[in-house]
Amino acid sequence: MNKLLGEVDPQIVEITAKDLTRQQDSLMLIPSENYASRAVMEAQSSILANKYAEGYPGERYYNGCQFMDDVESLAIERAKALFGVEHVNVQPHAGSQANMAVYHAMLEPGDTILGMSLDQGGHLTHGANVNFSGNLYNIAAYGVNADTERIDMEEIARLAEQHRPKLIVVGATAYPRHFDFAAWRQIADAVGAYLLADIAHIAGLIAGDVHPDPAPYADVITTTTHKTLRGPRGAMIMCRAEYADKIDRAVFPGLQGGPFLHTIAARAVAFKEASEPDFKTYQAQIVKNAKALAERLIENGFRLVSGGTDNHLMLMDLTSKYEKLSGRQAADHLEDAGIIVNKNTIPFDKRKPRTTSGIRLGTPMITTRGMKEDEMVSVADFITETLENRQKASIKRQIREKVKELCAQFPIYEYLE
Ligand code: DSN
Repeated sequence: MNKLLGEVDPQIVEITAKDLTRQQDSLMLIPSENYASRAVMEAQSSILANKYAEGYPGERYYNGCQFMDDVESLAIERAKALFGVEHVNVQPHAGSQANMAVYHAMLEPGDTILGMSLDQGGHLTHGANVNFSGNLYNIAAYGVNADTERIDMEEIARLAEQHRPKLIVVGATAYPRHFDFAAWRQIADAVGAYLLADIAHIAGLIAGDVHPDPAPYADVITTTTHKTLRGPRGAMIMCRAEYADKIDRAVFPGLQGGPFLHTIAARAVAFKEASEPDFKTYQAQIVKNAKALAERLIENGFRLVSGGTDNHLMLMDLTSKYEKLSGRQAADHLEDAGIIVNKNTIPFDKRKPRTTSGIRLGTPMITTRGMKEDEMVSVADFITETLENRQKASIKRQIREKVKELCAQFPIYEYLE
């Protein structure tokens, strides 16, 4: 019982140590990832993992839950204060389950959802035909305007009028611009639809006051907790008080059994961290860094979808510079140089999702490690140099060394070294 992990399982220690080195030595630019704090990770690996606690604070199905109630209540109260919402359910294990619970609570199978299509920037759970959402519900999809590559609210109003959805999902995984939640509310009201804001990507930006706030407008808000919000892996649902019971019942017993109290404790820690003043500074810096990175990539000759970014991410259209280079190939070349991005379709992409014509880049992780606008110029130049010299292994090796040198100036998790 009391042996250290290294004594019990050196193989797992070795693999973890290798990934620590990778995380330290690479420029991690996947916009949905982040480095959680030591405090968050400590809570996440605590003894709270040992307890079953089906139910909610004060009404559990098992005995011995008094401290589980304390943990969950703390997480709920902190989330309510952070996002200014009436009710929070902190139990969903992941973002997909959170969205599934909302649909389960608010809709019947076959009802119509208006959501952003996956290939234009939406999420699987916004109605993709390979996902439960696309199978169980009638999906009307929206995308971006072909000229501006931005969401056109007149078009959304037209689609809402045409399809009369019961629920409208506003949110995305690959959209570099702000959402005007007030305008979405007006459209939802005009057709009598519920408005769900999926803020998984931008929750940190919203808590940090650098993105418009959905709380006054949305009936329900879902988010993961590990992206810009910088908590542990997990999710939550926020809603108006009138929907509290059906949302709670949809999560448990509707979809899940026992909640993961250790990650709920870690969520509580993350919400505390997110309410500190320096979290706002961090979120503002994420956006400044994204703008600086975008600007330099454009100077270097790349086209970014919609011409830039307002948030933490950008989509690079590779076809503008290299007709034959796919997103998949570009991401692999960049990984050779220690730069981690993901391939991503661009709006109206002619390539398939496994190939793509774009890559998606974001600044949450490099901002967490302390990089600022000056470093963004180097990051953009490393990306450019790598793609220009993608067939030259020796040049990619040289860039890899430069990436390591830059990363060494911005250490992560020094206590682990
Ligand atoms: N997989 C996430 C992303 O990378 O955007 C969405 O849930």
